Amino acid sequence: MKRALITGITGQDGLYLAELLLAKGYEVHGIIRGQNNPKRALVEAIVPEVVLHTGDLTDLSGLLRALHASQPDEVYNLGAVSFVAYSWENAQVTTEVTGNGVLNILEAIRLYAGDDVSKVRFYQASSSEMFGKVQEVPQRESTLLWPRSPYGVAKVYGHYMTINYRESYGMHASSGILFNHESPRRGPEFVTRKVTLAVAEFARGRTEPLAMGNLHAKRDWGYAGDYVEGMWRMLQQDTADDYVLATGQTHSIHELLDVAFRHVGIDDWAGHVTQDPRFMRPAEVDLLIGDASKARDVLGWQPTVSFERLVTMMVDSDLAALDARRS
Ligand code: NDP
Ligand code: GDR
Repeated sequence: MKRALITGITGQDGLYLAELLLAKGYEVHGIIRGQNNPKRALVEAIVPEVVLHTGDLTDLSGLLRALHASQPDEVYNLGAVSFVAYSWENAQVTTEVTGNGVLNILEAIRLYAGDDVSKVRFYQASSSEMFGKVQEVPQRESTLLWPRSPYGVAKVYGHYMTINYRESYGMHASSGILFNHESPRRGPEFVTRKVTLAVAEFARGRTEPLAMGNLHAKRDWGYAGDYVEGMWRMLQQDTADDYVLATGQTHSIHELLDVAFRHVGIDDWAGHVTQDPRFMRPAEVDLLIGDASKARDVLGWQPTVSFERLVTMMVDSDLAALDARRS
């Protein structure tokens, strides 16, 4: 039986990945931070088989203890301060967790594995935010990185540190450059879920307008369930490498609002939405569209859920949850 250790187990991707690995027969371990993390109950409800270890990406000794306790064949580093807008307000903590945290886990693996570093395969959650200012369309593995936020800068550091450990120590360390992926488990601070939660409320009579930021930005949105399958496939290759995962299609925030509101029968949403400077970013990533042909050719990976299906799935889930709370 293979064993996997996941950081970021309480997040959207951590939960989907844990489900996937358990279905494949893995023994799954997760690192959870804090003395009384409110998301522990969520993990225990969705994936009760997962063995949880206390730890934090800023604390190398805790990571080392979790490695010794779990003895993993594969480590997936999904933990991060992941909300881009927050990273401007808290650039140092973002750098510590999202950037330096990658060094901590790589170094913990090296200390744990000793002479045999290739016995632990490593996945780093890199991001399309590393592309930032548009240099090339679509963006691929070789596109110049030009991050536009403290989060993006921290991810670039983690990305190159992962490559460096692969090249310096022969570690089986792969980096997935993932474009935005969403699901009903997406955090409510991210734009898709913010919109689908609000649209469900409008369908049930909400009157207070929804305050939004930049409606012109474009993102390449896929379904999180597809993307965790791609992470796993990367670690099954004989050779570690970097791969873009994306749908190859881009949509604006405006189109996101169109699809979500139309799904509940509201064609003209202008009166329901206001633009609020509080949600504008100091620097924006205007256009993301990914070229995942390397992942398709080498990993046999492809996305299965369209933008429309993704958005309507999320609206339906939020409607069902709202109705369940009210009944
Ligand atoms: P989430 O925000 O849902 O989850 C982030 C996870 O990181 C949570 O489990 C959180 O734990 C954990 N975490 C935060 N701080 C620390 C810390 N100091 N030590 C250990 N763990 C910590 O993110 P997603 O699941 O959406 O994303 C997973 C990873 O993929 C992240 O690294 C993200 O940056 C990256 N990524 C995501 C994309 C997406 O579109 N979803 C695209 C590209 C990359 P807690 O519950 O305790 O806060
Ligand atoms: P992003 O996701 O920054 O791409 O990072 P987010 O959903 O926060 O923003 C996407 C785009 O929507 C615009 N926007 C708004 N965003 C939010 N959150 N709230 C608003 O009200 C709003 N109005 C407009 C933003 O300006 C932006 O252009 C996500 C995270 O999961 C990262 O961790 C990951 O690395 C990248 O995706 C790929």
